[in-house]
Amino acid sequence: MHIQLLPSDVLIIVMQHLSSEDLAALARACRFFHALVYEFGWKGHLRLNDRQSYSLHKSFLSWNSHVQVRYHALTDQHWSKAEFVARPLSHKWTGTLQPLLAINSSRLFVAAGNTIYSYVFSEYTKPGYAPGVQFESSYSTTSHLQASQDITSLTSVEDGGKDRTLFVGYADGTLECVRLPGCEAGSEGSVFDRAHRERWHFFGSDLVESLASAGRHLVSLSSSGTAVFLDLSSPSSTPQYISLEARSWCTHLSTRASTPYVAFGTSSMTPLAVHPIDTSTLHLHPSAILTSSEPQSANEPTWRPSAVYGIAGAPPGSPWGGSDQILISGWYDGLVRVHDLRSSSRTHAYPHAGGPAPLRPVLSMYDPWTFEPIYAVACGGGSTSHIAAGTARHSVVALWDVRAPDSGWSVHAPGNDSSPVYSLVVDSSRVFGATQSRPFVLDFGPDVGVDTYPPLLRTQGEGLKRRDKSGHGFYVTKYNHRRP
Ligand SMILES: *[C@@H]1O[C@H](CO)[C@@H](O)[C@H](O)[C@H]1NC(C)=O
Ligand SMILES: CC(=O)N[C@H]1CO[C@H](CO)[C@@H](O)[C@@H]1O
Repeated sequence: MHIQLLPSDVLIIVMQHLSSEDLAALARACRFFHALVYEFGWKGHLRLNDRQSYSLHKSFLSWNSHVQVRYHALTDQHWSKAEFVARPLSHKWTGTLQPLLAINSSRLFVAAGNTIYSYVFSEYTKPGYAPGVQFESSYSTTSHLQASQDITSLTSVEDGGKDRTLFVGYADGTLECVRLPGCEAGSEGSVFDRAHRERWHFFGSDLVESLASAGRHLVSLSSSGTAVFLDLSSPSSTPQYISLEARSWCTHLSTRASTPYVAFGTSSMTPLAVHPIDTSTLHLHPSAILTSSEPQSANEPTWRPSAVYGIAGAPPGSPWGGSDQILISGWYDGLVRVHDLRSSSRTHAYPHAGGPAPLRPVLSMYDPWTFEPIYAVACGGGSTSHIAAGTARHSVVALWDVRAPDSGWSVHAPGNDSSPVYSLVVDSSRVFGATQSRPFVLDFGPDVGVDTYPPLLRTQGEGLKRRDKSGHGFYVTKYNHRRP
């Protein structure tokens, strides 16, 4: 029987299992298949190979399915060959800062010291060309510099599509909701108007270490372990406090799950714990304790306290099926661990009686050349299967494809500062990061041009190495690593 005699709906189902290269080849076979691929093939492929991207979100909405699949295929190729353009997003800051990044589908925000810089993703692009990232404005949160008023945590929150609202935590324990005013010319560096900010003092003088938001919920965490859970949709709802009684570092909020939860990273005997949220109530007691031991280790580990500095979830489209039961964490011992909350691999060497049996990681990764603490983790990138880790020294970002976790590669960010990578955002074709000296981007997209990123008027004295082949980025050192 000739294949064209099969009913179209059967062919459409078969096409869903083809790679983008196979679909392209099929479309060249004859008019019939060309029409079928362009009408159904690309669309079906996209449905099963969803890509999450903040900076390209609006562009994807306006590109047809074929253009999107093509962009993803080229981007994936660049990821698999570790080909990218590395660029600072701004000049070097004076002094050394501990910057933070936040993103939504209109803007990237960089907070450093007392200043919030906003970069906007351009709205109109040619189909298949990634939108540029333009510097929009910067705002100070105080009129005089004071370390106690440094920004120590940052997150963007849902604001009805305006994408201008941030929660900001400070070293002096203040939590603030700020709304970027409309961009007036010459507003650069101006102090935020009172009308655009609302404050809370939940933590006394305890530094606000971490913020996480999802939907209309927000978790804030202070350095000595007070967590406050807020429902932003009802301003009258009372904030809920829980106390972790440990030096605390990071938090992650998932509201997609059938049982929503908050994960906390601390320095303690149980450095990574998951607390369930039940009918909008955050529970004091954890429903899961996530440990550092490998599942295959024959002997139970001797229990050593450790610390978790970064937590991320797996985006939709990841090889785990985008399940919200997957948690990725960056640890003090230099390992990145992946836990699956559905796993049954548990350890019974639990130091305190009564809690849930601790879960072992399903995967762990490290750069065997450096066992520096991991300061930040993020997940996404090519094939939505990459994990990026910001390490504590030499501005190194380590990357792994979770489908081949034994071999990865690392790159020194442009400028090669002797700094941690404090914050990371992994978009589909872009990795945004920040060191003590500057924000930067690694762009794996097919079309980085001269005006994709803000111009750098001078590059002398910035510690930047010569331009790369493309002329749009800078030379950076990268190296492969394979687990012995
Ligand atoms: C960056 O620093 C590392 C050592 O910390 C060095 O091996 C590498 O050559 C440097 N790369 C550049 C581009 O300066
Ligand atoms: C419109 C939109 O996508 N806004 C997003 C901005 O980013 C935050 C989190 O980073 C999201 O919660 C918002 O949905």
